[in-house]
Amino acid sequence: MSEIRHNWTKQEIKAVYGQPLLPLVLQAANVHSKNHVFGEVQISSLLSIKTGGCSEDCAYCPQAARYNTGVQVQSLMKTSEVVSAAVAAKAGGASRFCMGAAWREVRDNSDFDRVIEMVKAVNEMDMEVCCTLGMINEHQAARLAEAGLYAYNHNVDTSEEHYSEVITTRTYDDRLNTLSNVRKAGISVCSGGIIGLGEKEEDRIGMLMTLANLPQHPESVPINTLVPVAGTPLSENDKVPFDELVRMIATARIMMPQSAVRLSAGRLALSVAEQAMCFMAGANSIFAGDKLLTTPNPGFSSDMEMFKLLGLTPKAAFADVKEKSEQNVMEHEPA
Ligand code: SAM
Ligand code: DTB
Ligand code: SF4
Repeated sequence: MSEIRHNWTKQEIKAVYGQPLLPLVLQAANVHSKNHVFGEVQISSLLSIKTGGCSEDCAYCPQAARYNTGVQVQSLMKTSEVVSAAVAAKAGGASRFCMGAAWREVRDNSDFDRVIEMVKAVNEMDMEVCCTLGMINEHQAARLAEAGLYAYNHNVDTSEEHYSEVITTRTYDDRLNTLSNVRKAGISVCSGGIIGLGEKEEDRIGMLMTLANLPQHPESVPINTLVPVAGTPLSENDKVPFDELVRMIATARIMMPQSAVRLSAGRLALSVAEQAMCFMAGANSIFAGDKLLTTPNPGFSSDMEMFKLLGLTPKAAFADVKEKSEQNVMEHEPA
């Protein structure tokens, strides 16, 4: 096991991040193999349960109502449709099912009641249920927890300094507040960000510092690469050089040794060899299925071919919970 730290400085992170690439990957691979089963990859499936028409101005997002992106607005899906999608995701090997809504925040209305119903239904299928619904307050987080929600995704997206260049309709503190509400409710925290938003290296380092210096590391850290969508203000951004993605993953792995680091949006632009380097650098989770929320992603079958080629195996649902309870039994057994 590696030391868990919450006091990283920018200088320390820069020293890790700025190493020559292969020594950095080797260091991350060593941390990875000490803290995880090397080659085991958690598979999450994503479903957009409410699409488009969002009031926010997130400059990367195809679902913001103010940008002309051609995304079809779709109101909240029926619970039965969501359950069918979860059944298909499970059959494809996913252990976590994540439901996303293009909302600024959760409101206490019949739509939220329906999401609670969805959470209960998917939870009964022996899958880890995850939601990403925008900002939530303490009471809403408690209701989700009671319904059986396993994880909540809410990204910090970038550094505190770069944030206002990307989003003006809510603050960095709003984001941190939601994360704290999720944590207080006892729900597993999933939080990461995006590279390719026009940020500098210092902002990438700043984002990792925010995440690792939270009172508790997020259990999952998605590292998204911008999927440029025509109509959004960032659609013409420069492509992120591949080594920057590897550096992000490796540095996240070293700073948050026990977290799942998710190689998230942007995989369609990567070769299998490039993804292999990301897995070497400590990525141990992916979104699988041919669609993310609104943009394409590699399909289950091409991912399974990649798993076979690289010797990766899908991680079972609730493996971390089972591992923790086994540790507890061992710690409490009489010597
Ligand atoms: N509306 C909710 C929110 O903003 O928290 C939940 C859904 S939102 C689409 C979830 C995350 O998807 C964002 O925080 C962002 O990190 C990521 N995302 C959105 N559009 C993206 C894009 N074009 N490329 C990469 N990641 C993207
Ligand atoms: C996360 O970090 N990435 C996912 C998930 N959390 C919700 C979303 C990626 C969205 C990519 C753009 C789209 O498909 O709309
Ligand atoms: Fe809305 Fe979320 Fe997209 Fe921002 S990222 S515009 S809040 S759906």
